[in-house]
Amino acid sequence: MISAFWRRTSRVFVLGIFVVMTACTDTLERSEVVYDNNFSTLDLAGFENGKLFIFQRDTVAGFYHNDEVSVRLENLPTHNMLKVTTEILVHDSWDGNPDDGISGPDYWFFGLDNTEIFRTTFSNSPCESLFCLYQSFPNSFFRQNIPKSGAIQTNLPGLCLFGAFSNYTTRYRIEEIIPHTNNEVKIFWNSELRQEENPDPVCDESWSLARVTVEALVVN
Ligand SMILES: [Ca+2]
Ligand SMILES: [Ca+2]
Repeated sequence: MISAFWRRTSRVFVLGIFVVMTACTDTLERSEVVYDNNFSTLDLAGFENGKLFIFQRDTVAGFYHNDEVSVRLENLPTHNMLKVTTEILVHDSWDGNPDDGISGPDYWFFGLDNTEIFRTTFSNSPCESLFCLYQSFPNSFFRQNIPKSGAIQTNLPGLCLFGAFSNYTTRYRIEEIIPHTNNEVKIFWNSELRQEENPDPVCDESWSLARVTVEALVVN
């Protein structure tokens, strides 16, 4: 009698744990790619401050230096999350985290509608045992990661200041999943780069958009 009671009780207990665990697990019910643009078809529909140029035989949007670029997407299917994947090219002499009042931090950030989602820094600069200009990526600001951490390509030449040198453009992929339900969205990207002593800071450091992919998700 007693053992039957405890068997039942323990079954109920195990079932209770299962229900709690299930309730805590988000399930991806649907995902749909609603936008995918690598600029190869010269498509700037919906862009503000969109501009194209060819970098290493690849058409990209740029280059930018402390000026916002954005795209507006409309008629999105029903969703409660957006997955935004951005590939960027970080050109020339980005200095990463150090706040020396002259050359950094070199921030890059993006957001949806009027809300900033992710802010980080990048560094294309030297990293020796006694001197290293750390960057925050792949984390958000502030974290001390070595230059080019998380890069997907590092062997490209610079664009301007280091245009004649290899390994001065670095390609990154930034992925964020963001709660969102409206049937339209504005995605913006921008930077706060600092290079006080250089009369041509745009040549010193800039960035470009190489690819933007947006997926509408239903997660329950
Ligand atoms: Ca610099
Ligand atoms: Ca700088």
